[in-house]
Amino acid sequence: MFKTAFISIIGFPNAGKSTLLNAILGDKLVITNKKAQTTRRRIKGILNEPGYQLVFSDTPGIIEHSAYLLQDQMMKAVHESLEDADVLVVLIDALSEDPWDSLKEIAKSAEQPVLIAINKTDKLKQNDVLLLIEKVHQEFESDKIIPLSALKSNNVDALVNEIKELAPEHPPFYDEDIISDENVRFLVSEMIREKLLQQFEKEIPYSAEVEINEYFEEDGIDKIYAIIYLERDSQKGIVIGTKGAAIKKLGTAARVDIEKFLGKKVFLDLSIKIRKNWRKEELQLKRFGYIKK
Ligand SMILES: Nc1nc2c(ncn2[C@@H]2O[C@H](COP(=O)(O)OP(=O)(O)OP(=O)(O)O)[C@@H](O)[C@H]2O)c(=O)[nH]1
Ligand SMILES: [Mg+2]
Repeated sequence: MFKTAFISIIGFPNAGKSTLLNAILGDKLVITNKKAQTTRRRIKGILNEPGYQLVFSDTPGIIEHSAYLLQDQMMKAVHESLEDADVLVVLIDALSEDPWDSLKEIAKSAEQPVLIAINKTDKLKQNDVLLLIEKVHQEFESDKIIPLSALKSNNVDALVNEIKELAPEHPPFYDEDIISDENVRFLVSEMIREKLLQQFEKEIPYSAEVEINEYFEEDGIDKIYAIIYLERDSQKGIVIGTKGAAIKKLGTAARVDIEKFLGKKVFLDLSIKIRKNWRKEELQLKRFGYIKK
């Protein structure tokens, strides 16, 4: 019998949730970065294997006190992901000292089976991994603990195998040849946002949103016109750079990734618009799709 499961990957910002989803899929679907709060929405990635369809949700990192409306919406996405999952993967960052209280609360109150994955074990000595497993075992009162490294793809298959054991019998929900039900425009906009996260420091990555304005599929080339929204006029000059050098670099880096993803030549045009305080305004968040209309 065919088995299908919805699995939500939950954890604090920067734990490696998006890296884990990419490792599970064996393909780069979602963006990752060393800065916290990279992921802003729930994004589904689908693993199709003979007899199985596992539908994973990458989620924004849990923050305890949200400071503006965008963060409220991000946490709403986390809660929705908790509600409709068949299996929860709580991802712990082995390198972080943050207390696990809110993760423990989620694990203990969950109605579905919970697997606890300890990530970034590539940075620990074997003995420290064993000590950490014991600590997690005590604190979470759980035996379902899988140490792994998402970055090195170590032991990720053990996690997937545990999920397969828990998957209910059900025919597939999605076509068995797709890796995601997200639209190409959104995935492309995320690739541009990833380059903003890589290239700029401080508030710019947090102030930036990317939207695909126009997308023309032509023979042998996709022509993409994207808009980068920023919050302040002063940020515009930084993103453009001296004689346009910074935005040119950004565009080239993004284009290379997009071409790899689409397997096609791409023309990419980037322009900048200012939307003051967009992270705090309901109307803007609706426009960007963070609040359902
Ligand atoms: N050493 C090591 N680093 C890792 C591992 N997994 C992820 N990272 C790094 O941790 C950082 C955060 O990874 P992400 O996948 O973006 O983390 P996230 O949990 O999705 O973060 P948010 O979307 O901000 O909540 C990146 O710099 C990754 O390269 C791992 O197994 N080992
Ligand atoms: Mg992420």
